[in-house]
Amino acid sequence: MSEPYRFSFGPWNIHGGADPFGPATRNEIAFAVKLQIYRELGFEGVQLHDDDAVPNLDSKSAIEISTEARQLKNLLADSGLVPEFVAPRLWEDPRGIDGGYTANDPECRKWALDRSKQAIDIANELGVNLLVLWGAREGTYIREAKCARTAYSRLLEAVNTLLEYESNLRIAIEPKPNEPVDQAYLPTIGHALALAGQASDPTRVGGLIETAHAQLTGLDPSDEMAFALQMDKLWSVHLNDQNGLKFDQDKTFGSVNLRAAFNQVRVLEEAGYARTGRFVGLDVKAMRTQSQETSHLHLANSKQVFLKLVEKARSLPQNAVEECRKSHDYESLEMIVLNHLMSG
Ligand code: XLS
Ligand code: MG
Repeated sequence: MSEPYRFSFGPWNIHGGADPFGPATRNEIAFAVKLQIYRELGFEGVQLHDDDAVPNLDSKSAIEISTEARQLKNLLADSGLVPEFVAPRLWEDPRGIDGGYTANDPECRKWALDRSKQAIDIANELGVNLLVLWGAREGTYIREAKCARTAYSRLLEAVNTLLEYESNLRIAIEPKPNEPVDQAYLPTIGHALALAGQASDPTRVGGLIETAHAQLTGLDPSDEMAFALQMDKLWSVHLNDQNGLKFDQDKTFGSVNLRAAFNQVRVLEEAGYARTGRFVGLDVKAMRTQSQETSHLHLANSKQVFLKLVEKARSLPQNAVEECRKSHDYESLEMIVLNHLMSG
């Protein structure tokens, strides 16, 4: 029996179109309106940064934060939505200028842990036990800026501190090799899961793989996903696409390399990802040129591409594939796949 997939995205995936070279081209859409869009587009899961859940966190007391988080929980439930994860947004605060957990300044490291604990408190109020850690500035612009060995120890200590803070917590590390820093300390899922293996409770640390992040390392996202799936460590995905080694583009899933997209879906299908109930997150951005009215098409399109590729994965002529594998006739296999993708 084939299971239906559950889809999610973050409120940042509907945005005004600002980029490093120019201001917004569209009006910011209110959070409540975004929630309606989730339902209209058939998305169920809401991915949240701590300050997506409770805006202007720093100016609020612990009681205000927990009250607002509880209100959000009710709002999501009333809208037929569920929170998927919370992620501490450490990279926009001045104290995170040089990374959080790996900052050289002990005051900044302490702030990063406190802020992450606050994110866990918010997750608890929302009734979700998954914390996503995307390193962002946990890396350097130049190699001599930090002791990399120490930085790895500090990342491990941070993970352990957060595991200890909340005994139900699961942490999914989202690797990315660069941007905003020149080199990040957890560039691939291999790095992330090696660190997970060293954690005080390795069963509670896994990964989230983003297509574009894997492509920026020069690796194939479907193999990265297969690696994590084999260990039952793929706890969420951020599907999107990327045109070569440049800035992180977050393009519509499948829009650059349909075959690579097919292989990601195929790997998820073959591993029974839908059966786990975990979400298919679409970390995609609308082009800056889109109008207000059409600024959510990238989400609808990404989901449509995914579902079409699920059909393609399910209807791949498996016997023919096996025959080619047996005789290592990969030229014929190539054509079976291409014909399959081009048909219908
Ligand atoms: C980066 C992500 C980031 C995390 C959550 O690619 O979109 O925001 O997923 O912190
Ligand atoms: Mg992402």
